[in-house]
Amino acid sequence: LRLEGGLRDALASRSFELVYQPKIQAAGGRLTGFEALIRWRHDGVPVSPADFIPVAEDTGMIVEIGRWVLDEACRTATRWSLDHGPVRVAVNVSARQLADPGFADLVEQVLRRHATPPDLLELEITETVIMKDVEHHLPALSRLRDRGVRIAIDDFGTGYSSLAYLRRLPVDVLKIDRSFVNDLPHAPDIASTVIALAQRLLLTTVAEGVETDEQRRWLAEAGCDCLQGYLISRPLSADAAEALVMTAF
Ligand code: G
Ligand code: G
Ligand code: MN
Ligand code: NA
Repeated sequence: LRLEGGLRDALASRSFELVYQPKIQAAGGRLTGFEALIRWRHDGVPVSPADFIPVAEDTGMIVEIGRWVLDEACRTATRWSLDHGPVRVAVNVSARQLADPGFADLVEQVLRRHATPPDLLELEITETVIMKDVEHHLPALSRLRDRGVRIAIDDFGTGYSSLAYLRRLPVDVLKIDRSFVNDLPHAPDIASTVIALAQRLLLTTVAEGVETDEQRRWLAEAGCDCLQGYLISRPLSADAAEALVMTAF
């Protein structure tokens, strides 16, 4: 309840912030974009999104918070791209946001507002959320992807993907869950299998939670496309992320 009140105040006063975690090409190390992650200080104390996003989901506040996240991410990606060169930003979308009948409209509205090239925006949706009600989510996802928005399946390998659906789903990217990256290099079976599957389906792979040089080397050799994790960089403030973008172009 305390969190809930705090979230309402934070929405009203816009006291959330986005940080940006870089993603790089596994081969060559070039910056490919960022994952935007929300941050909130409640009375000066940082609260993890792992704690407040579930509360925002339960209370429905996630819809308005999600709108703010999308707006801020698109505004920023557009500005960086105009000033420096094309920078893609990925945004996490939770179950309740995706279930909202106005979701696709909202995304299109935000893209228009900032004149954002749609392919600068990537939506990260967890495997569990996307697969839970595929038929229901398909129209909105297809419409957004037809517009050029990229769709990524987050935490891939932790849910139950129907391979038949995976082939039919309008997705571009599989993000290999950090637990499988953590198993590298000694227990590589799942990471190998996901990379092979993605290559077969012509999807891009991103490994999340890359923390060691051994993991990085294994992933590059296995043909994983992109890397994200503390080894590459912690999530950065908008200013620090922009400084990185400037050196990349
Ligand atoms: O940033 P951090 O690793 O603390 O994130 C914890 C969890 O919160 C992760 O599952 C992440 O996907 C989720 N998360 C972070 N930012 C957002 C956001 O803007 N929207 C949603 N829906 N989830 C987020
Ligand atoms: O669920 P999702 O994949 O969106 O989670 C993103 C979360 O993962 C963020 O909270 C981010 O801070 C965290 N994260 C990013 N890189 C690493 C990493 O290398 N190791 C660990 N343990 N967490 C990471
Ligand atoms: Mn994510
Ligand atoms: Na996520």
